[in-house]
Amino acid sequence: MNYTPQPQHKFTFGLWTVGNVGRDPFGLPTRPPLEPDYIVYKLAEIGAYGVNLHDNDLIPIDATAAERKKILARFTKALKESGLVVPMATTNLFSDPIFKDGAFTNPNTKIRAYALQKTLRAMDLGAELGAKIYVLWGGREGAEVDAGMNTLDALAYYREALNFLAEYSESQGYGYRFALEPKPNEPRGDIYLPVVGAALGFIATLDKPHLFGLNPEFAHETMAGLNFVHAVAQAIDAGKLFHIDLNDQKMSRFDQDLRFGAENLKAAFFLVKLLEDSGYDGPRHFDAHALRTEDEAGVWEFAKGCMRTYLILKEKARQFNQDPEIQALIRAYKVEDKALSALTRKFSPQNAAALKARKFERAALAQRGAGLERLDQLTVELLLGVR
Ligand code: GCO
Ligand code: MN
Ligand code: MN
Repeated sequence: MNYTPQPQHKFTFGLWTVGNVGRDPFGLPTRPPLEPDYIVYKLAEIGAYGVNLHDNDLIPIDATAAERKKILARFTKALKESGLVVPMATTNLFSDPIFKDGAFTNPNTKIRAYALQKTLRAMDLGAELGAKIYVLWGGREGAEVDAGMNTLDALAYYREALNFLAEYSESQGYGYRFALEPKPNEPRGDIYLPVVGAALGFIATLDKPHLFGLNPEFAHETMAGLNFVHAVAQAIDAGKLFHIDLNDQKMSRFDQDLRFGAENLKAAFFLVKLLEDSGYDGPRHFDAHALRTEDEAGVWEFAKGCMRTYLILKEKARQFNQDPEIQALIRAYKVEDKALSALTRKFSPQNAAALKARKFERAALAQRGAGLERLDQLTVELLLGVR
């Protein structure tokens, strides 16, 4: 089996992911920074499809117009030569001290306006590079203290900003689809719109909800102790899976951004199966980074590992879908009854009356075993490579 990543697999990395220098809250960087154009050539070499960026991953926050132009020329040259694309762009609304108490939800009107201005400019940059997905990760949109501001105000500010951005995108003809990225905490004590469900609910309150969807991240739902595969399924069900951040994470800890499949292999398998079976055709973005223990060689091992594991799990999903014993167990598990389905699929007075008159063998139905022990064991054996 050939698990070599190709551009058609749509694997992408952020400049900030393979470019991560290994800084953590307790320690200094352990690796030197990598130049953006160098990252582009390296990613293309290992089979990636695209590279994503925050405005300031490429253009320093204080760059002059001339510096911006020079950096952009070098970067676009690398894209052109390597064939890499930029499918997604985003704004850094968290590093600069001005955002210490939020960006779009900052209680200070001046800072909210600055955050909006910075995002408009970052959208211009992304559009120039061809991005069609715009990620909104509100890392600083949150609070440690609830005494200062009513959360309802914060949500109203947030809504105002997102509505503004959507109109701006349309007025410029950028064609962006905005992907909200929920996270429960870190860097804020509590972040607004902490999980996928919360973001889905909020989108329904926006002026142009069709322009907004989700960028769920494996680590983020897992930090909250939630089932990421279920969260992604809900986003797909709502037609809102616009992008995805793949990585791994031990449950209920700080954001670890581990290599995809490093920790929760079974969940990674069902995630890949879900993405592939559902026909998701967006980028498979790895928002993760090499362990702080690694040097540059380790960074590329990390990046190759993310893609290779995805492809191996994709092949496992194909085997799972074609395994006669597994499929027979699933068919038996999902007991079908056409006549009853016809009654319950849609309400009518007749259907309701027929249903009420129907007799059910309650005890017999309750007695039947689901067969899940066998099914789950076969899944494990398939993943362990003995099937
Ligand atoms: C995190 C987030 C970020 C975002 C990125 C793009 O937990 O730090 O996942 O990495 O994905 O800022 O918006
Ligand atoms: Mn994250
Ligand atoms: Mn992310």
